[in-house]
Amino acid sequence: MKLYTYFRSSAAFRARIALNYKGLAYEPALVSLAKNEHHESAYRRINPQGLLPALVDDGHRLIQSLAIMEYLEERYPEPPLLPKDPFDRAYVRALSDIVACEIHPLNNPRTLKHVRKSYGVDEPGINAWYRHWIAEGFGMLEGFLRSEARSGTYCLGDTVTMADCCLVPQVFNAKRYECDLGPFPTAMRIFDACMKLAAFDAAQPSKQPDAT
Ligand SMILES: N[C@@H](CCC(=O)N[C@@H](CS)C(=O)NCC(=O)O)C(=O)O
Repeated sequence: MKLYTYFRSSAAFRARIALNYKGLAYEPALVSLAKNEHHESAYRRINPQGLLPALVDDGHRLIQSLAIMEYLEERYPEPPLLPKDPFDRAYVRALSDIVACEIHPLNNPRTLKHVRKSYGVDEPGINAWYRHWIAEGFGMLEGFLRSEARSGTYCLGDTVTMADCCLVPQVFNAKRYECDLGPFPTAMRIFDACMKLAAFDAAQPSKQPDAT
């Protein structure tokens, strides 16, 4: 398996955690977002969207981190990242979607670049934008975790799921932008628990071969 990845890409980080958790070995193919390598034709041939990650398995090219995790789950079911119960599965997918659909797109490099360039926003303005959407998105996450009261050590009870694979990278990004995560104690408790696991620890940005 080959994973197209960049150490700071949180979507690639989700896929790295899932691969590690399932004990699947992969070869990292490094694509630098900082050097705009994701826009070069060599990578566009792999993923025409020009986004990370992409996974190649058995000659098939897969894109979109949630689809990649669902694929891994179906093809390599043990250990599972989705529960059996349909209501629990919907809960895990909803948490994953809050991160991947409500939080992450607003803070993506191309979004920030557009806001910066087209509206003349300076760095303090960009940081304020970033922190605003983190506060709003993590508010949704924390509110859902609390109102459902299904979390234990992790987002769903005491077993790791896809939701944890999504939550942890987003916390890393939020920390990088020095966001105040104090108002989200449930999410942070889960983050701390996940980071004690080898699969999460080994997937973190600073442990990647392209970390600078
Ligand atoms: N929904 C996509 C998001 C992919 C995505 O936006 N990846 C980011 C890195 S985390 C990227 O490649 N951004 C490039 C850019 O914004 O120019 C997924 O989950 O795979």
